[in-house]
Amino acid sequence: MVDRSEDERFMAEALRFAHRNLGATASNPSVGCVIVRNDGAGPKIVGAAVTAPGGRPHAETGALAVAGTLARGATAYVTLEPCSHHGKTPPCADALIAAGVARVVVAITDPDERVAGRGLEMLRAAGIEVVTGVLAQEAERELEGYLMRKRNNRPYVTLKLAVSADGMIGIKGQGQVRITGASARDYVQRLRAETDAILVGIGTAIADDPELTCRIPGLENRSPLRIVIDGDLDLPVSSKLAQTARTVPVLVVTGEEDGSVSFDERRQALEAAGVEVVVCDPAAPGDLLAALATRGVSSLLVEGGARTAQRFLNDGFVDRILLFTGPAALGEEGVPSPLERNLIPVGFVHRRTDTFGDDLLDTYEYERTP
Ligand code: AOF
Ligand code: ZN
Repeated sequence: MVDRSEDERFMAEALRFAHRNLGATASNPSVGCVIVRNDGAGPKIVGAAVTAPGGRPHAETGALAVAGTLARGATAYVTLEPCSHHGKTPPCADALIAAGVARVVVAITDPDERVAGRGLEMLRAAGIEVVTGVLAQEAERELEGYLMRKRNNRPYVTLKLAVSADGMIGIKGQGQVRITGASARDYVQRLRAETDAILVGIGTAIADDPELTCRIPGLENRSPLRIVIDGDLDLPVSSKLAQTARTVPVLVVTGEEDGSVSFDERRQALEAAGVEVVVCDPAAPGDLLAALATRGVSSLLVEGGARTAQRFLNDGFVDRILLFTGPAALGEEGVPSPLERNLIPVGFVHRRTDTFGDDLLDTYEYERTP
């Protein structure tokens, strides 16, 4: 009999593995798998893996490959129920059975309609001991994007705003204004690496000319899909976004084509630069979110500006708010933020405050009533 704390310890390790490829496996979830055997001298990890970038191979395949014959009689810890379907590779449940694993510990079941408990059934039918629900809450959190997409057909939405001490997000008519310091900005780049897509409104795209990529050394290839809400197709072809579209994809969301020559010309110019233009009501975040879910986007980071943030908030599509507050005031010419520390919409619960140099980061989560 294995005690619960040992199971939790190795599931925590599997969750750490899962976290490594968060934001890099769309449309697949990033799953962690750790294989442990105990030959009498205490438990020992003999194989571990995370879902590969792009979603294949799955975590179990990777971990079993490392363990080799040592998997026979071992325990596999997996953050999500092993799959039972024939996708691009055979089911992970079959791979675990074939490897002779004796026990499988799972955090949560897979809501994918092709799996949904069948993976666990296959394992049990093969005589494997199956335990579920170990660190389930932690796994729900780690897989929040995937679960949101499967359950509600939309990505998990995080709104990130950086606000000055006097509640402003920028200065009218000025480009990028420094509100937070270097360590907060580094942290935001890390978040970009962990998210499938990032979104800004055209106002921010023009005023800031941002790149919206992850530039952390070693994580440069982890930039998310970049999305601009741009009803009139005003994104300049000379913008950093359009200019880098061939390296990191850019999606421009625009309204109904108005049939004008200039609209068509702008569209063609953007497309020639490698930007993808999609027609979807820019004032209806719900339609866009459903379209993104269909493309396999499980997590979306909304980075502003004020109007875009307000639209997502008004329509009830924000799941988490990350509010950075910088120490300086911007004054009279500032653009007011839709949120401040003491001005958070009803329904959001404050989770924590972190410090980044002189900046504060407050995290709020929307608490849905079950
Ligand atoms: C696992 N282990 O590491 C992952 C799983 O498109 P496919 O064929 O790769 O299948 C995608 C589905 O596989 C996805 O919706 C989810 O059910 C499962 N992901 N399963 O056993 C893994 N990433
Ligand atoms: Zn699988």
